[in-house]
Amino acid sequence: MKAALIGLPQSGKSTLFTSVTGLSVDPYAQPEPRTGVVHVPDPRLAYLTELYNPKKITEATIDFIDVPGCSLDDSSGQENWRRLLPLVRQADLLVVVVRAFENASVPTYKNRIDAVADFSAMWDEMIFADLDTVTTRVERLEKSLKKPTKTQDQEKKEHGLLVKCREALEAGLPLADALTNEDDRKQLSSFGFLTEIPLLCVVNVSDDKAGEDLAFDLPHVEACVYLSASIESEIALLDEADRADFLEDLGLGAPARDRLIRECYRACGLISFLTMGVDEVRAWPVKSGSSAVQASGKIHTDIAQGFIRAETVAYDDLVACKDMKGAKAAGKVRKEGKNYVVADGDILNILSSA
Ligand SMILES: Nc1nc2c(ncn2[C@@H]2O[C@H](COP(=O)(O)OP(=O)(O)OP(=O)(O)O)[C@@H](O)[C@H]2O)c(=O)[nH]1
Ligand SMILES: [Mg+2]
Repeated sequence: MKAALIGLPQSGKSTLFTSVTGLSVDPYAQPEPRTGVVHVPDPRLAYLTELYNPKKITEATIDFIDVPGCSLDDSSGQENWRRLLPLVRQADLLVVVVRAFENASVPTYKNRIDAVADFSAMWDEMIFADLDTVTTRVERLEKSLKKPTKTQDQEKKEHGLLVKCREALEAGLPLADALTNEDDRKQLSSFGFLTEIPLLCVVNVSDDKAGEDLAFDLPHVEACVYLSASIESEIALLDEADRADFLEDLGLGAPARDRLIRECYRACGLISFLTMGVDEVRAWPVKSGSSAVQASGKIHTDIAQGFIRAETVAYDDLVACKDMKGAKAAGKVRKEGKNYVVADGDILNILSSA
């Protein structure tokens, strides 16, 4: 899963990247996109680790991409944004970082500190980018449809769909709303439309507002997270032992980092199923609504092909019964078939002929 941090220049994307990945960013380096792997915190793994003392503990991960900000106000900025678009289109989640922090030494965009206006500017840019793609393709199809070709029926269908997309975008609506049919989505998936990708907003607030919920009204976002990227990055670079004191000094209960990562995971429609044993305790990301056989395919395609059944217990049931022996005795371990819809926190043991 890839989450791209995007936003206007100097909104705090690289600082946030440091907060989530723990990787420091050289402010003098060339502004190029960078990727860092983030482990998704899952307190359930700690309990399973106590039970099994496994050789290995594997958390689910998200790749975060720090995308340099582009001024959308001048031609070189626009050109940079277009250059970065293919990378952004590949993301499974877009995290728009907007500035709400005061810092006299950091120049403001358009002489303002206005998170809602900045978010709206980014949103417009996403709509324009998709509209540009759609218009170019519609024009090409209209030319091609003038001559009879073997693929004419296919092209007509695509043209009809794209005209519908154009209307939605011109009305400022995301393609996530316009493309409701799964087959239509699949047909257009190679375009990588930005407004189809789930969207999250991080409002980067001043240090003295960290921990407050500012309740901005932002449309089209799955969630809005308020945090101070500079505080979070300091926490990330501190030794574990010093973190608690630092948080207490600031009057903060917990860093916002873990919450942000969990929101990212959720916004992508991901849940975790768990596997456990003496070799490894592991959290596996799957799309919510996945069947047991799809989940087993995450472990290995051979396991999915030879799928016989899944032995399943919900994490909470396991904890209530203390361990697997207790869960079995209490009748909490179920035998589920291929089509069983996996729930978050299901502990799965897949029986397969592979
Ligand atoms: N006071 C304060 N300053 C911040 C905060 N976040 C970032 N800054 C400062 O703002 C400047 C820009 O931060 P970056 O993280 O580099 O911003 P960016 O969005 O990556 O910038 P570009 O990649 O150039 O678009 C740096 O000097 C940061 O130290 C914050 O939460 N509070
Ligand atoms: Mg940056």
